[in-house]
Amino acid sequence: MPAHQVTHRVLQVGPLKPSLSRTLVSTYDAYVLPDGPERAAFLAEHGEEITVAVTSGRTGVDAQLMSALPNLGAVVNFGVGYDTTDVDEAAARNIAVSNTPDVLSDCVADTAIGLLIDVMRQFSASDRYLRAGRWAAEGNYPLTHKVSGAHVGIVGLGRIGTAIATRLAGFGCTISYHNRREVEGSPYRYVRSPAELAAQVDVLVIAAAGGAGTRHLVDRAVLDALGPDGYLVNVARGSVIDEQALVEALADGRLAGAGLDVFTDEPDVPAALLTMDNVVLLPHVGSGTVETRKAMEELTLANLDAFLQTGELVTPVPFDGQMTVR
Ligand code: 8YV
Repeated sequence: MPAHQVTHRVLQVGPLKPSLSRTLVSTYDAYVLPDGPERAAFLAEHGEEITVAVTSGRTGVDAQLMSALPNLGAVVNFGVGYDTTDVDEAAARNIAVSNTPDVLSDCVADTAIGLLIDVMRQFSASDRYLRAGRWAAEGNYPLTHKVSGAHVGIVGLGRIGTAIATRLAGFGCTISYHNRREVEGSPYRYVRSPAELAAQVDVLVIAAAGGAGTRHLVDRAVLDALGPDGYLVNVARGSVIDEQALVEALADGRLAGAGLDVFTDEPDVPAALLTMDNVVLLPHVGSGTVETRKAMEELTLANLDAFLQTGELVTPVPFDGQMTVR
């Protein structure tokens, strides 16, 4: 039966923006998937009714949950990253998946620039220095490093990577990139591997999608290629970087600093990072503005409405068997 003739039932999977969650319940009569011991009983009773799941990159829908929802037709994801949803399993089960691209590219790119400037100029660290009374007691803050004109390497020249590059052009930066495929017509120089790119640049910015295809793309060898004068910025997913290798490189002085918005095991952050002054740590706030989260909510609901009415999604993710760059 075509999806729009089906009797639909929406399921919220994992926590969502409160206003989105309220709308799902009040306007769409959605169920909320319980956690813990009640989950199995809920799925046994309602699993067959569910045709759409609304989730976020934080939670996603894995293969096990898909198998408990035999009539699931779509996973509507709040967020551009959908690495927590098993897209291969979804493709095999003919379940469509949508995300929220474009609307958050500006804010995530702004965050990358903020981290890059902060880690090179040490604004957060010098703010702590001032507040601790050290300016008066010890004198001027030590000199830092110049952002304008730096050579920046971007890993993942998708929508967000491109928005980062556009901003950096305004700082007179030289931009090179590594991507799964060379981007045709790009004004930036393509470099074949993350390690080669790291060896050439002052700052490496990670904007690649998460997931199995990019796990530990930035490993010890890449960090060593970046070297003791190099900086790392990550606004993508913690999984793209070997976090243990990153902590060791920073602790050994084999890397100048890092600006991180994402971590391997959020909200847990390696304790060693908390004591380092050459590291800027953000609690995954890349897209976290009132304006952008509103736009993400609207696009999430537009996908849900489209699926309920036509069986199609507005911004489906490509099923090419591999994660695309963000
Ligand atoms: C959100 C994100 O914080 O879009 C993404 O992939 O990482 C962020 O914009 C996240 O999706 C909210 O769950």
